[in-house]
Amino acid sequence: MRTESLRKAGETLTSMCEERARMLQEQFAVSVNHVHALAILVSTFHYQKNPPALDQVTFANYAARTSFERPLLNGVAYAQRVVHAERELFENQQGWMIKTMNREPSPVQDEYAPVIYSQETVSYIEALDMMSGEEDRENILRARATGKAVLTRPFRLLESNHLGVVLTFPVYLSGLPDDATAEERVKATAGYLGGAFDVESLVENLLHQLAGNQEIVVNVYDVTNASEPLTMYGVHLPDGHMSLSHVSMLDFGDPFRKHQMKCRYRKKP
Ligand code: WA2
Repeated sequence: MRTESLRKAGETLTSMCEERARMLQEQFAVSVNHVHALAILVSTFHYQKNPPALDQVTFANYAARTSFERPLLNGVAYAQRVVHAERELFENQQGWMIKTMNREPSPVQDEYAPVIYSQETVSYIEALDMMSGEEDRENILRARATGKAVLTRPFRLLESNHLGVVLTFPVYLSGLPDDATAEERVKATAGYLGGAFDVESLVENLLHQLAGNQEIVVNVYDVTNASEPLTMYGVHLPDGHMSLSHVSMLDFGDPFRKHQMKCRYRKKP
């Protein structure tokens, strides 16, 4: 009898965990797809038109009206690549100075990635050099060398200080062939379109909508380095805290990163 009820509890935990992992992965994927479309929008209307047919007001309006397409993102923004030789002209044209993530005027760098377009929900990153933050910088370098969507490790986001990850798509000057080398890609880079997944509050919100939420504890980990899992969501509990647990695989679309969901019962079944 005891083993039978344990077996049932295990089956229930498995199906609840698999359902949550599927839902999270699905909402993640639709959000990524829509950011991809926004990168193409910037490429089309900012770079394939002369003069550009896009400005901050138009971008912010379009981003706000399509935010329902990106349920797990707290906002999207576009950072332009500016090399040092172009900095003065760029700042004069914009009417503001490039700032670091600490909101100080940026010291001299080889190049910068100041945000020129932002959704109102993340307007605090406007004019900030996204290369001045370690996680954002790594994302920018990897996105432009590969031409693919990339994710950061989990870290505390600006302003909210919530745990999340940043998604980055590269935007290239037109005419780059699909089979371009990493070097060609870097040379043709125009900027970076991305956004922040506020995992702490938006995944909480997602899980709360599901039946049985009170019974189980959910954690999401970045397990890219298998021996050092990084908490992406939830309070880390040491192993062996509960008898039953289930691990569901997650695929967030960046082959460089590995993620998994771990579910447990809140009380011993
Ligand atoms: N967006 C929002 N909050 C953040 C953040 C970010 N990055 N980084 C830290 N907190 C414009 O990759 C280009 C967005 C970065 C894109």
